[in-house]
Amino acid sequence: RDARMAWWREARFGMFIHWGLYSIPAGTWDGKQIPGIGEWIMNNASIPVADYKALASQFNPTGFNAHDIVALAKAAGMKYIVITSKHHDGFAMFDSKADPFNIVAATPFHRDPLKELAEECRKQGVKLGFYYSQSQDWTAPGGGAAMRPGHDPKTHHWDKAQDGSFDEYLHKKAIPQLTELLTNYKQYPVVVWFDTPGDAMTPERSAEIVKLLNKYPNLIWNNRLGGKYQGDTETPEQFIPPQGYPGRDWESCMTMNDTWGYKSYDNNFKSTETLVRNLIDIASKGGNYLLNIGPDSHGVVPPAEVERLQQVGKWMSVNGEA
Ligand code: JFZ
Repeated sequence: RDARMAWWREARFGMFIHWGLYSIPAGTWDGKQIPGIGEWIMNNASIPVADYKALASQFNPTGFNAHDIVALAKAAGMKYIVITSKHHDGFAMFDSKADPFNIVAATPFHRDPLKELAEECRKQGVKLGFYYSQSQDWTAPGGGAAMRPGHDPKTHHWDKAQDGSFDEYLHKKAIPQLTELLTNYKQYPVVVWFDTPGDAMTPERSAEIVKLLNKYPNLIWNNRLGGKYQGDTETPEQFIPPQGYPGRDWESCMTMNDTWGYKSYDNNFKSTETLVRNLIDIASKGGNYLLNIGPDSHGVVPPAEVERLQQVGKWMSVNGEA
């Protein structure tokens, strides 16, 4: 484990990327601003599955440039990137044969951003990990969902199209897609970042995923798989644990404004000074800082985020170890 964790422990600073179809509505649905984090818009506004899925036909993020994003991460002093390969909305940001609701098969873009990032990360010497929502999937029949007023109290679903068996979802979509992610990108991913296991991820179901993960002895995965698996890393979200986590590796993930996925009207950005202070605070307590960017529907990183990362990079080049 120590050998496996060595690069991660030295890394200190990584880039989280939340990017998906939710960058199109960008916080607004039917003319109304939807409260909450941008990537949750489908659940928060109880958007019907067909309406949400229709977003794919207009997703053509030609402004996406893997070289520039990896270079931006590097310039900021970040040593690794973790990108949403599939968030709770169920849309795969990669070439998937297991499910057609993905960026290559269902959009005019037809490109695989994970493949492009993997190539750039290889060239530029940055590590790459994939976030995968294993439990919540709001567009696949049987996928998990979070309860909201108006949802079915038993299934938490709000649309007939979500009816189905969780085990079928797990076996026909989640595990096949995780297998694709683990086999199709050469030496990547080095991290798999699970999320919101809920009750669905029982010890038995989680064990099926662990069996797959164990085929990759260098893989690092977090504590959000479920089934009481602790994983390799603690994942405090939007805060810095005052004493760290003695005896555990940990990573604070944080946004620069108040959303992970792009919201057109969220301008509540932290100052560069705050970001640098957070980095120092976290590093001094032995953790890693996973700082998020949320590209827009064109694949462009918001200028406020670029500017801050460049400024952090300036500070690092004067004061950092790299
Ligand atoms: C989850 C996601 O639902 C969210 O969209 C985002 O991807 C974020 C990084 O992770 O949200 C969480 C998960 C766990 C906690 C809080 C929000 N938690 O443990 O406090």
